[in-house]
Amino acid sequence: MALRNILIHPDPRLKKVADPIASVTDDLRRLADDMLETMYHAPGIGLAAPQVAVMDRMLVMDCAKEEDATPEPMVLINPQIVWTSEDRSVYDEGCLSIPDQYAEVERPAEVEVEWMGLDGKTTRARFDGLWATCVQHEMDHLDGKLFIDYLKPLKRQMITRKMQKLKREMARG
Ligand code: K2U
Ligand code: ZN
Repeated sequence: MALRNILIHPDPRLKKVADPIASVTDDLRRLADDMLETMYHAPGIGLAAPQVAVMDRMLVMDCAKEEDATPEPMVLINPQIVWTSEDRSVYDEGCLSIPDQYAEVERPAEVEVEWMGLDGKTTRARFDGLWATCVQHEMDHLDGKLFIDYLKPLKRQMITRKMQKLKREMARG
């Protein structure tokens, strides 16, 4: 198990479309473990492989973040949305690749997703509430899309400039 470095926006790798995964290997299992460890450490409730510079279509999430909730780690490989609700919901989203920036994003309130698990089996499940928001946020990462892409250009530019300043300061150490 190892913590992975989380890429910070702007970074070209966060805008790329990730590649489908052909088979579950030991390396992929190790990546999933590292992504879960990195996510819990952040802390976060989701993380997509491109955020740790791996251009594979895999995401992890655990939205059971209530203090006393038992962890419910999920690993989704090659996820596809197969149904979305008419209803939409708005959530004040953040992103581990865009630290300390939050903005309201509207998305379908419920989604049904089909994916392959680490056991190689195909699964389907319906997500609502925070799980629905999170899985859509993570699946956007697999297509090089960030939550700020849903904002007005001026707001997006403001956040991008703040991240560029943060990265300059981080580079100075
Ligand atoms: O993908 C990521 O960067 C992790 C995201 C996942 C997420 C964003 C918006 C809404 C739901 C999930 C977050 O940074 S995880 C941090 C967090 C924690 C609790 C509630 C919302 C976001
Ligand atoms: Zn994110």
